[in-house]
Amino acid sequence: MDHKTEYGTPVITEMKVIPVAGYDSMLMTLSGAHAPYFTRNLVILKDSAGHTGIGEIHGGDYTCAALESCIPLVEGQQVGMYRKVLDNIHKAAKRADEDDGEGIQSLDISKLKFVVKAEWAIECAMLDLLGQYLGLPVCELLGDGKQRDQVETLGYLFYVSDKNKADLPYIDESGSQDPWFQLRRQEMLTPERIVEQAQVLQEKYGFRNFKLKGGVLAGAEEMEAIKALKKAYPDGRINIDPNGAWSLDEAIKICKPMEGILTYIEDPCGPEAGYSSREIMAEFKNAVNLPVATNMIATDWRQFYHAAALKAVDIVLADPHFWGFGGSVRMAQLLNDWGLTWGSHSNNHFDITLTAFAHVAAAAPGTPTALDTHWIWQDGQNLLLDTPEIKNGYLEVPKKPGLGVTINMERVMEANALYKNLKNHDRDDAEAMQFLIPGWKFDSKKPALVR
Ligand code: GKR
Ligand code: MG
Repeated sequence: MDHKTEYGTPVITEMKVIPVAGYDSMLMTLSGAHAPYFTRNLVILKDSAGHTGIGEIHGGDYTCAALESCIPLVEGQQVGMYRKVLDNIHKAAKRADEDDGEGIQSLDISKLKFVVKAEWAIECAMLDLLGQYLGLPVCELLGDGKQRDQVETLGYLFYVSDKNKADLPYIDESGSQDPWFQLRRQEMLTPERIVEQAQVLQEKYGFRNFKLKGGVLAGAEEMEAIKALKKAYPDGRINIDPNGAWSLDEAIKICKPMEGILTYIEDPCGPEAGYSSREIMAEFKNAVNLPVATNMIATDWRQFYHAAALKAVDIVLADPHFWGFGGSVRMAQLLNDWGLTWGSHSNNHFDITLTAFAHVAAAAPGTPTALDTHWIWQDGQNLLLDTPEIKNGYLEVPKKPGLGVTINMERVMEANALYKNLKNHDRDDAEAMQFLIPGWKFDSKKPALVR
């Protein structure tokens, strides 16, 4: 008996992997300056019921090749068997020789590709198909089903360098009618300009929460921007994420006075003096009375076991691209039962990921922290005909079956053409940085502009 007759759900007739690229600003982080382009990989599935399922994940040749290698395990399989398909992929997967298991506890972005799991884009596309078959939105298929109709989202603030200092093809939006689109490509390196960034974002998307990407200027200087934000938004929830750039001593020194100002602190410190980031963060938590969030010290269940055992973290930003949709919601359930908090980390992404985040966060029980999203930096580069909107600081959760959105293949093929023209498909934050500081090299303990 073939599976189609036995189980009766549609069969996947085609899996396509389409790498794509989009435009970015010269955003600053500990790992350097974002390049003019970012890359992603899309999965597009067709099934025997005539539906199309879509998924998006991080870019780069490694993830693209991993997805392509999964095609024989996906095509011909039933949509309803998505768990078995993922299980088969896991069982067939081998750890890459270059993967030393370090993860991203030191923000080495060359290791991000080992933390991101390509198959979660397949999970996304299969859930999209299953939801369409059942006539239910994806969030109803996860955990205990939909918990909310809209998802609180934060305004992800970045220091931005002057793109004219780099001989690289950054996009220019000075002619845009949209005040945010105009602003997002300009230099913003002072507390005043960070507050202006927040104000323009607040006007466009209605955010009540903000996170500043730190690890760029000296820690004490970045705290001045946080104080300025708190002054401008006394009721706002303000956070900072230096990606582990500060030593334990410095982190305690600059964070202690911020009790009552910061809502949480994300990855303030990393591994040092032979201690892992989990041990160092636990010591930080003993010294400073602030909730601590992470997307660096707990990126899989084994790391999470140690982080939880050490009480090193209060808020796990369990990105579905690291943990899977099922895994991310499982984490949300566990954290809620333990009195801890769930949220999601993000990297640059298109609106397919935005939609996926909306469904996962809609299924997270309890009171998740406002969701991270880089989408505001990409808004306008839509790959969907019906991109979910962020209004009054909330991201809408599509109500239609599956992901509830429709892919715009014309835009996808344009983004694929852009990708094909790039000389490099992997993220490299050092190249642009070297225009600002000649010979610049990544150092996980030194803010990018402190050399
Ligand atoms: O986009 O440069 C960036 C971020 O710094 C990203 O790489 C981080 O992974 O935002 C992320 C984080 O929360 O650590
Ligand atoms: Mg982070």
